[in-house]
Amino acid sequence: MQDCLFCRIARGEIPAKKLYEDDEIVAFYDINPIAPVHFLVIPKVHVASMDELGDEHAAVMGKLMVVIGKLAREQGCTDGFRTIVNTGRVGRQEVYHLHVHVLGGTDVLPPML
Ligand code: DGP
Repeated sequence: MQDCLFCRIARGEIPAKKLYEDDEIVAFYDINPIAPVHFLVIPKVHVASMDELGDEHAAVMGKLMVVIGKLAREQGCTDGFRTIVNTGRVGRQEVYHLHVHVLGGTDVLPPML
């Protein structure tokens, strides 16, 4: 997707503070953090939302879940963290490139976003 914001971040066309990147996955800090640790993890392949996932995405999404745990621990979230995936209108998704929010670094996380 040429114009997708997160595709452009993945390609390095829009600056973002990346904390992880491999051939399939990118993680970067959220521009409007709502917790001391707040980053987003995305597959590089354009998938608009969790609603659009197909069997062909199973491998990358499995890998993405493993990466999340590693990154959260590296960020100091050794006593837990919260993951959120907003999906579609009802889920109040704002950016239509599938992303997992990872929140931590405090005992008083906001209940939702
Ligand atoms: P949502 O689609 O509602 O799950 O949230 C999208 C998140 O993406 C929101 O927390 C803010 C973040 N975001 C939006 N634009 C940018 C951007 O240009 N750079 C970064 N780093 N984050 C962004």
